[in-house]
Amino acid sequence: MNAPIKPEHLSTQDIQALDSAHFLHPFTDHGDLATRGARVITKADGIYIWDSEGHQILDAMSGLWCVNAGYGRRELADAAHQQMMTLPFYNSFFQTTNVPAVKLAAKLAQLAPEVGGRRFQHVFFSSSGSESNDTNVRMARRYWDLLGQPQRKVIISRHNAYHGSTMAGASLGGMSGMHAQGDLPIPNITHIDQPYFFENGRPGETEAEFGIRAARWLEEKILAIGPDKVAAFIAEPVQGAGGVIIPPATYWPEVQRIVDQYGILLIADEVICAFGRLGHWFAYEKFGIRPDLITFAKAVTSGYIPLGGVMVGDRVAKVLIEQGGEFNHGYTYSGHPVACAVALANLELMEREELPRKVREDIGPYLAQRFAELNDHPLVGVAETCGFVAGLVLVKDKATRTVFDPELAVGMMCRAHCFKNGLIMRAVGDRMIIAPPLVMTRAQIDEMMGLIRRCLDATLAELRAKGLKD
Ligand code: PXG
Repeated sequence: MNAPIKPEHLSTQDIQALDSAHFLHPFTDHGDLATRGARVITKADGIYIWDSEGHQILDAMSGLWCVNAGYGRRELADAAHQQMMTLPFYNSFFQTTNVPAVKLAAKLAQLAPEVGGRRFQHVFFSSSGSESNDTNVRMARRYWDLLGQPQRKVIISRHNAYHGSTMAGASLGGMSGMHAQGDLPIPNITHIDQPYFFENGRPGETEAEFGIRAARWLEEKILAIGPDKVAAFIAEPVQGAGGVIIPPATYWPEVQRIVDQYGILLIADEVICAFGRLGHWFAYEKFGIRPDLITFAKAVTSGYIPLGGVMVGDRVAKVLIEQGGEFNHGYTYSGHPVACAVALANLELMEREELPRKVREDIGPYLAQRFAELNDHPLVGVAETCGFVAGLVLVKDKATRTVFDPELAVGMMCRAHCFKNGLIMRAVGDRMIIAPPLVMTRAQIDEMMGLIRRCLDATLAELRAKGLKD
């Protein structure tokens, strides 16, 4: 018999039972979930979340890289309420539009600065990062078709990239575990290695030298495929889900030189990096690159409601608009009025509170300083930040940069200590990563750093007790 579904009367155990009986979660081992029972999150405010047992947890991951404006922002709820009462939905197919979608497109165009003579005057809306990257694949290939080069189909991406979970998104992503399920990648998508200095730098090689070498993997791949067959290169400015992989400063300028030389479209997947996360509205500003298409989602609404899209640069927009006729692509919720109204309220709030500037000039540098202190911890190989993302790698031997046997799952061990101590910090293999809300104060950064150190100490103690670390 099914349990009664009255949330106010459900105990944690009731919710867990209903959850495992009916709810298939993303990226979850359901056998394991049924045994342990899911953690039930019931409310949130500022930088904290609470579970159904009343535990307060500092959310150093902003939900899932998205709650940049923090939890409990009334302005966003009010915008949704007001828009739902005015026009909850109408589509943007068939020569119709709606006011919030128009205003948001114009606002995003205004926030995306011109770079190297390239402007972003057009936006294509979706409801997620995955859908937006599907749009990118269709749009990039359509662009080359219209230019009479239909053989330019190949899209180059990187191993360990994350670009979503749809067929195209997961194919663009470089996660072997995802490719193994569902016969992926789809045709004409290929990968090069990531610019991860700690793992791939050679003895004696500087980080700057490595950055150039890593960028040239792109050139080698283009030449191996044939430049006239390559449509685009897609990459996250800083890889997020792959473990906060921050490229050397030499990497992006060399990538830009290469895509320019071969005339290939550059797609910057800024689903994590945009909207203040790296101290700018868009991350291409920080790295001085000139993308043709920019994927966005997540923090455009601070995660309060699903919305994503693609900023379409002039180079592609001009061809699509002037030569393209109908582009046979779109989603029911492209330009959803409620999602767009929430995004507008969110961007206004971020502007008013100057969150990108705060990250760039105040809390970002402070986090960098505090996070770098972890480099003295016996478990930490290297600890680095970029804007308001940070990552560290747990190592067996600091001096020789020896990592742990992956079978030991030391990252998961550390994550368990984080949960126990009221901190959300993600483990990607043995990389521990954070992306806190941008409304964090310096005092809250101190509080978070105290928790992180406590969890590293607890992990170290556990490893020593088990004889796994000196
Ligand atoms: N591109 C990037 C760069 C992302 O980080 C997507 C696309 C896909 O977005 P949607 O909205 O379709 O999920 C993402 C999403 C993790 C994790 O484990 C990261 C994401 C999603 C789920 C888990 O860090 N990023």
